[in-house]
Amino acid sequence: MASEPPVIDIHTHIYPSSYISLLRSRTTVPYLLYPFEKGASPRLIILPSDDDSSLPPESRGRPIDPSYTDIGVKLKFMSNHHITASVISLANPWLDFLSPKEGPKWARMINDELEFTCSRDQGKLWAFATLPLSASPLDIVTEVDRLQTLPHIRGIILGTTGLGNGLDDPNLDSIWAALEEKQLPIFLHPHYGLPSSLYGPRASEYGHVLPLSLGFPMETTIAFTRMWLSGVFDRYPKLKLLIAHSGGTIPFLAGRIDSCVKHERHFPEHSNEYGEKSRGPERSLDRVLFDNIWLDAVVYSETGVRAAVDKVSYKKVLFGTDHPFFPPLEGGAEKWASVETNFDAVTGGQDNAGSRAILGGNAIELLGLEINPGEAENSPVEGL
Ligand code: 5CU
Ligand code: ZN
Repeated sequence: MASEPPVIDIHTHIYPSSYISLLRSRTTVPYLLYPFEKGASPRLIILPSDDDSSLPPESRGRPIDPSYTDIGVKLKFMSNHHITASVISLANPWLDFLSPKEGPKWARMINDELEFTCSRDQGKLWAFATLPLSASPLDIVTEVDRLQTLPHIRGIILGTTGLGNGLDDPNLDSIWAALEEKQLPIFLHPHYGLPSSLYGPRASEYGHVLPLSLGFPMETTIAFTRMWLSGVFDRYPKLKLLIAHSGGTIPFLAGRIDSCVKHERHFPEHSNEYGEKSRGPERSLDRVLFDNIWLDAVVYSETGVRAAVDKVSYKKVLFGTDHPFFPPLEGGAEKWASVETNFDAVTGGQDNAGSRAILGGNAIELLGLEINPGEAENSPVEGL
């Protein structure tokens, strides 16, 4: 039987047991709250707004059930959805909140645990490591160097705050240099959203809808745009950046961003690579999108996938599920509607070559994954 094209999930999260023990040891956000009710899942108090002692413990934060912590549950989810391999990453808020001294120790522990987890399921599991961003740039670079000894680590996941001042901070240069030199892709992922004041006095009526649907994508859009504006991609032209949620709104807003830069008198004028006079970063936004940027396909619509493909090409868009977030609304369903929506958004709007590339081929190429041939059987991609 000919093996089917592989399906690779590059956006799938976990809280390893070392991270759970870290959260459990804390009493300030983020921390884990253990309700009194027997058998109830602990609750992650992840945002300051979750830390509301006027609410009963079972209504604070979000429940952390085994889908967040148990790799067996993830493997079952993969099998239910015919996913050949997954690139797991620590879920937010990573290690941003630790003291400079604590960060490196926890990063080593978590990355070692991710490596160990992946090594037990050869070919099925790979990982994005986490960096101790509250530590000194030297300590962070030391961890980047150490990742070379962990064969299942194929990149790093990064939030938008950097060392505390965002990703246009020149103090990040030694870290970009190390990631570029090692050709370790960066998976840029949001956590903080936008200031909650933007959601207005009725925000609580809308729950997490505004922060997740709009805050997350705008956070990512702004973080990447600041990187580009500050010349990160001019100084590190071989950096590889994979942006979550199809780049937030970057594919849709790229033209407007470009136009605003050209009209901004503040930037020095220079000749760009086409010999045209332009202002702003030396490498144009389109050039950087084409050379340095990969986008996931976690956008829940064909329109979104088409926009991503249009900006970075079908060879640089990668399938993901965001497991364990966006679970089925009816508990216990084996097939997740959110996964099927993202899957159909890829296969519905692309030809066979495009779908194959987005569903698996691009991840294999970008991350150098070695997939067991047998693992690729039973793909749901009929006719590909
Ligand atoms: O949509 C997402 O990617 C997520 C995530 O990763 N973490 C989270 O807390 N909510 C949504
Ligand atoms: Zn995510």
